[in-house]
Amino acid sequence: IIQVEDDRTGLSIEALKRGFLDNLFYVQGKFSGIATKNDCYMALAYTVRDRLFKRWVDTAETYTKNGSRTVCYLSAEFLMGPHLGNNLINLGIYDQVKQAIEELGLDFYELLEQEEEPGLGNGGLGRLAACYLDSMASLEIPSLGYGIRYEFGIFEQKIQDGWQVEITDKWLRFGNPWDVARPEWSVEVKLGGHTESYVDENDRYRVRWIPFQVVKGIPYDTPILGYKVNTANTLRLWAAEAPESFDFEAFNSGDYVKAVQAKMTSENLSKVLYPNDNVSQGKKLRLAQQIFFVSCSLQDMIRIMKGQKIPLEKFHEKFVIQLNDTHPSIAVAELMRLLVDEYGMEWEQAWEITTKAFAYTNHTLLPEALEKWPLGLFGELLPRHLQIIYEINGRFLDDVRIKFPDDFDRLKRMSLIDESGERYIRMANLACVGSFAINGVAQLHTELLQKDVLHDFYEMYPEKFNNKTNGITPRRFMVLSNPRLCELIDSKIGNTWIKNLHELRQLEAFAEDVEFRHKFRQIKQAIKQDLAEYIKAKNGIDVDANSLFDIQAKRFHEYKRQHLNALHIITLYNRIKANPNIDITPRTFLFGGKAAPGYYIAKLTIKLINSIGEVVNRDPDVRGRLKVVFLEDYSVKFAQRVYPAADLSEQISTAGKEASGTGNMKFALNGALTIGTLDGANVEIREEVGEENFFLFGLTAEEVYAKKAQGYDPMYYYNRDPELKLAIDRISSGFFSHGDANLFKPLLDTLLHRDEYMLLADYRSYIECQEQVSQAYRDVENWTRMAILNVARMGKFSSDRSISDYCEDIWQIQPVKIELSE
Ligand code: 26Q
Repeated sequence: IIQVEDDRTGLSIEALKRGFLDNLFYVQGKFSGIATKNDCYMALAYTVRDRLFKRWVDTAETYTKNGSRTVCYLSAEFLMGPHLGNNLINLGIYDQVKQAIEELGLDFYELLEQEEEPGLGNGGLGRLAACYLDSMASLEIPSLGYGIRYEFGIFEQKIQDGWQVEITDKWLRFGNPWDVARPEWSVEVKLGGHTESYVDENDRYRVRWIPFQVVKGIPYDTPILGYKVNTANTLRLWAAEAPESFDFEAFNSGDYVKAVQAKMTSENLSKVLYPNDNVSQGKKLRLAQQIFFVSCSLQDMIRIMKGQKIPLEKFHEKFVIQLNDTHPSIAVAELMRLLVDEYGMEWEQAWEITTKAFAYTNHTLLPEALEKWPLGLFGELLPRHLQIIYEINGRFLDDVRIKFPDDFDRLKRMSLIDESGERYIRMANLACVGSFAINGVAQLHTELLQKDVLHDFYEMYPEKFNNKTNGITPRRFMVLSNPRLCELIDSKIGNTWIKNLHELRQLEAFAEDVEFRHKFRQIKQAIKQDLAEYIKAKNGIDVDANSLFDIQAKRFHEYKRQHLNALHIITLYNRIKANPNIDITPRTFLFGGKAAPGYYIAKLTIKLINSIGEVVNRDPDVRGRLKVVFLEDYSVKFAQRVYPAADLSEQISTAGKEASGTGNMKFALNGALTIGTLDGANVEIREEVGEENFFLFGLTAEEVYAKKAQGYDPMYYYNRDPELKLAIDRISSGFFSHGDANLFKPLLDTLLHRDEYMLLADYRSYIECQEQVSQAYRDVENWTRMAILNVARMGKFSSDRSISDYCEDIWQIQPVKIELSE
């Protein structure tokens, strides 16, 4: 018999080509002659999607039949990045598809470039959620990601006259080939209104919530395929709509406009991602978004249990729910409400189930990022949840009193309600009380949580606390983004390191191999050359691919200290101006990242960097030895280009401020050396790669606290360090701002008079460390040796390791193998 491969599933070049042409015809309705690049991208996306569906359906069927225990990862953000390339890698058909597309006379990379990435997150926290989905699928862990299908994701950044300008991210403009709407599983979420008490038929006191508004949540499912396994899990994102029934009255009374307005209010809930990173804004719409996706998700879990005929009493056996920061922590109150009010369960049993179902990950030590909601606002939107929180709080404070008698200050600090001034609900406290596990995202971060931010909770529940150092997926951030380096690695140690990153250790031996070093260098060089060409085309700036590529790519925030980096650039520039013949190591300074639209100092820092670039890049005295480039609109897609091109990774946050960082891991895995403080996961990266392969500077977290306690005065450093003074005076003189001495004043004022993040205290140490970097870079062979050792020793930072640890220590969940049915 002749086996003919199906156009929907076949993996031969011929079947792929047929599938592509078929989708171009039937999905896009075009013939090749008039098909746009986007039509071709869509056809290709559908061709790949077709090949995922068998695995997706079989995975769902297996989980349903087995009633498998499932992790639900609740996150307000999933920063997925483009799906196409990643799915090709995980399906193992990248090369075949590339060939098929090329045989059709199309440019494969151009089609990959077409994809509008779903930018449904701000930065680290959202990207971590995406890496974890990849690892959970790759480790065959039954899991569901739950979040919001924002119509507008993180804004697109344009730079105009050196300033950031925000443009709406219309990522759904051309449709999304990766998700499937499931209107049949829609749910309703109540908002506002009031509560009433009543006595039920069994003489039990019950509460009924009469909402002001009801919103419908529609799930959109995206398959999340694991790497070279059959597992395809689901990312389920909720979109808000008005329920048809709710506006009947307005429609019938003839007030059509009012009815349509009500519809618009409902749809607002999933309209836009809040663009703040590491700051909480107490906005009602944000709280509405949180309850919206949390309630949809919990109701969905209950629906799944019903479908599998599992009694609700076993909720915590069927599901474990990981809270990605406090953003979904209203889930603690919502699950209580569902169990008690809607399903008539006794409070004690419901609480038992709830506290066995939730685990909470904290991602921040910054006080301004801890979520708290003004009590009035909270009660207006969630009157029933407010009552439930009072009840939880009353019982909880009784427990505290028993464990710590007569400690009134402790009660005030631990209460779920802050009553020190205007009253607030403290979401971190709710998450701690309602969860059986609490984790930080790097060793140092977890220690600081226990010592400081969550100290009272640590004393109350020491057994709940644990560390889970973050990780990154080597599939997207190596296999997909750095094929040249992967090819070299594979040629020496095979390709099983992709599933077991510890195997990269075998590369240690090759650090001493001259020929390997040479190839390693050639690859880095070629990638830098590519980026240089991109920069030339985009920014019109010539950068020298032989110069040291010194890159800081992350959200703009004062604690991340991009302005410390800027002070270093100015210092080098000043040295050149003082002595144009000075011998310096040529460097290209690259910056990428967005500032929250309302964060003025962060936006001013972007302007400062661009202003420095304008002067430095064209000053003939510099002779091209320094270049400063701002990379517009940093995104996951762009990040994949940037990490492989770096020589030096800037991880220079004030010690004790960056919970973990994950960009630090992506750079090092791609063979960049790190200049960094002892902050977040830098500490562990340095431990792994060896102190001799890491450029360390700056105060430790302890020293930062001690200095603050002593009464830190930035002027002390300004007055004593002439180079620092010169650098700052350059800015304040208007030298970088066409003579305008006021432009950067707000930035300089914070530095000279408060310097919350201690740039001035760390300046000298940073400059000296950068000098060591410059010297080290001149020793080409040794630099390469160090870079190879960094790659070889990054095994710990695979998100596979993180997820295995979550499975073992928190989730108590095992892999489920998926066999493909005939
Ligand atoms: C909260 C309330 C209202 C509006 C917005 C927010 C909000 C949104 C995003 C608060 C915080 C965030 C994002 C935080 C974040 O990305 N934190 C980072 O998490 C990474 C993953 O654990 C760590 O590596 C980083 O150190 C940490 O900064």
